[in-house]
Amino acid sequence: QPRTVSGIQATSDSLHLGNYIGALQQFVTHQESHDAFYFIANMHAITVEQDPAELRERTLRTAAQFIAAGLDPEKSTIFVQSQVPAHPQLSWVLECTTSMGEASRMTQFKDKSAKQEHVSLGLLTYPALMAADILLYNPQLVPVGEDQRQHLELTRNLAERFNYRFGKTFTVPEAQILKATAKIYDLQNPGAKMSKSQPSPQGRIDILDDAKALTKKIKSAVTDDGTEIAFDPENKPGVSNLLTIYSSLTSRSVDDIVAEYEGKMYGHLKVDLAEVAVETLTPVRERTLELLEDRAQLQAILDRGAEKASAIAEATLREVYDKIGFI
Ligand code: AQP
Repeated sequence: QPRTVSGIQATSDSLHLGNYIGALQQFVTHQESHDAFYFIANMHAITVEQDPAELRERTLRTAAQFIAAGLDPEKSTIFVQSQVPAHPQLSWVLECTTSMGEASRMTQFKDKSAKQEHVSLGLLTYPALMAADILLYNPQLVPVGEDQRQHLELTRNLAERFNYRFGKTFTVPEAQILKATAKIYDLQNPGAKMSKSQPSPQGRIDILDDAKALTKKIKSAVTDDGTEIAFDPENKPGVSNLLTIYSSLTSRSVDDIVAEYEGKMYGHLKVDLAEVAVETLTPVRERTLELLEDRAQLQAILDRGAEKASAIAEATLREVYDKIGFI
C-alpha cells in the first residue's frame, strides 16, 4: 500500500471547518487506500506562545476530534509528534541543509513573525521540522490545504537535495491539495482563509460548536451584492464559499446545488446549509466529548500510535545518521 502522512497543530480547543474540510476529511478517505500516519503537531504549536495546561488539553482534544471525525485507530496510526523523538532529530539535520534565505522566504514565517513581538527561532525553522515529519515516513502522498503548498515544495527540495548529496534516501512526496476545498474562507471576511488566529470567532466555524452557534454563524455569513446564487469566487466570494462548504459536507457537486437553488434567495441557502452543518457536526461533537471522558483510553491509542510510528521513523533516522557520518 502507498503511504500517507499529515498532521494538525494542537493550537485550539476545537479544529475549524477549514481544518475539517481541507485536511481531516481527506485523512479519513485516504486511510482506506493508504498506510496512513496522522499526528497532532504539538511541537509546531510551541513556535508561538502556549500555555502548558492548555497545550496538554488541546493535544488530547485534537486526538479525540481525529477519531470522532472518522479516523479509525485500527486503520490509521494516530500519534503525538513529541512522542516520536526522531522528528526533532531529523529536523536538525534538515535545518543544516536549509538556507536562511529559503526559511525566511516562507510566507507563513513572514505573516506570523509580523504578528509576534517575540519571534522564536522555531518559527523560522518550522518548515524543516515539517519536512522531517513527512520524510521520516517516506510517504507518496501528503494531504494538506493550500496554505501548506510552499512548505511542501520546500520539503520536496530538501528531500531531493539530501538524495543528491548522500544517495537515494527519501521518497520525494507529492502534495495532495484538492482544488475545490484547498481554502475555506472566513464567513465574515471571505477574502481571508478561515483560521484559528482570525480576530473575530464569528467568521470561523469550530467543529465543536453547538447547533445554536453553528446556525447563528452561518446565518450571519457575509454574502455578496446581487441575489443570484452562483459559484463565482471572484465576484461572489461569500456565496461561493458557502457553496464549497455545502458541497464538501454533502458530497454533492456545486453545480447540482446551484441548480437546486435557482431562483431562490441567499437566505434559503443559509438555512439549509446550517441544517447540513448541524447534521454533520453534531455527531462529531458528541463523539469527541464522549472520547474525552476516557482519557486513559485515548492516551493508550496515542501510545500505541507512537510506538508504531517510532519503529518506522527510527529506521529512516538511522539511515540518515549513517549517511552523514554520525557514528
Ligand atoms: N481555511 C482552510 N481551508 C482549507 N484547509 C485549511 N487548513 C487550515 N486552514 C484551512 C489545513 O488544515 C491543516 C492543519 O493546519 P494547521 O495545523 O497548520 O492549522 P493552521 O494552519 O495553524 O490553522 P490555522 O487556523 O490557519 O492557524 P493559524 O491561524 O495559526 O494560521 C493543514 O493541512 C492546513 O493546510
